[in-house]
Amino acid sequence: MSEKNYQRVYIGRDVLAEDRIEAATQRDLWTRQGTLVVNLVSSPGAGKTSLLEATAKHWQGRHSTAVLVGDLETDRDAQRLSPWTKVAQLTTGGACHLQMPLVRSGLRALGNPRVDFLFIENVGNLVCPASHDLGEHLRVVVLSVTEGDDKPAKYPKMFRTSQVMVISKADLLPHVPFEVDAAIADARRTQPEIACLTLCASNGAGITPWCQYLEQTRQRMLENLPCETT
Ligand SMILES: Nc1nc2c(ncn2[C@@H]2O[C@H](COP(=O)(O)OP(=O)(O)OP(=O)(O)O)[C@@H](O)[C@H]2O)c(=O)[nH]1
Ligand SMILES: [Mg+2]
Repeated sequence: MSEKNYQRVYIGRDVLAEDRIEAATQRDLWTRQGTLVVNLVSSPGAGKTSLLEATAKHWQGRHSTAVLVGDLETDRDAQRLSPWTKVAQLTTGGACHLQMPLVRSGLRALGNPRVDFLFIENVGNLVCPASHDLGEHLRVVVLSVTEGDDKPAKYPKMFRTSQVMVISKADLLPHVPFEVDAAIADARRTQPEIACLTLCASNGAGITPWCQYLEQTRQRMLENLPCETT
């Protein structure tokens, strides 16, 4: 159907409008307290929890971190992360994405921690989490090399709404047909500004540049903090 042949008709209220306002308010609060918030999104099993384990280990004794980890069922990811960071499991009971009320309950469970970095591991799903602002400063889409390099072209909204693409499981590149340059080119066609990092959580390759990227982003946030008026 061409653009001319249909008319957009609004038949109800925007059900996500309230969530977006709450997310913006929460982002502002996190900014002022110096917490950089990172929302990790991906297909199931792309390596989000493994990346968070590697990140929290890398920063032991250097930065304070906390993780809100979303899953349909079980607290297995929270158990994996608990030796390295403060963590609260958000169990959606079947929902395929996180929304602000669950994030708020996770923050309460952690006692509203003032940390340098707060990570939100979203439910593994390359579609629905793209539509939900959780108040993050950075949305990071993790794409593992075993999924195929065509995913940025096939699931464009997730890549269009992300500021960073992490290509994970780089140790498997010799064994799978995945062209890193092709994935990056497709991601940049959708989102020209997207930053791209390739890493391997299993052997630690690329974890230092990833952590430095986050540190520099937080530093820029701190330098741009508005002066408090009295
Ligand atoms: N070879 C290899 N395997 C990895 C790497 N990172 C993660 N894995 C494996 O990939 C599988 C999934 O990793 P997770 O970290 O649980 O992935 P996830 O995205 O958190 O998964 P969900 O929370 O279920 O969506 C596990 O078996 C990991 O050991 C990596 O860098 N290389
Ligand atoms: Mg996980």
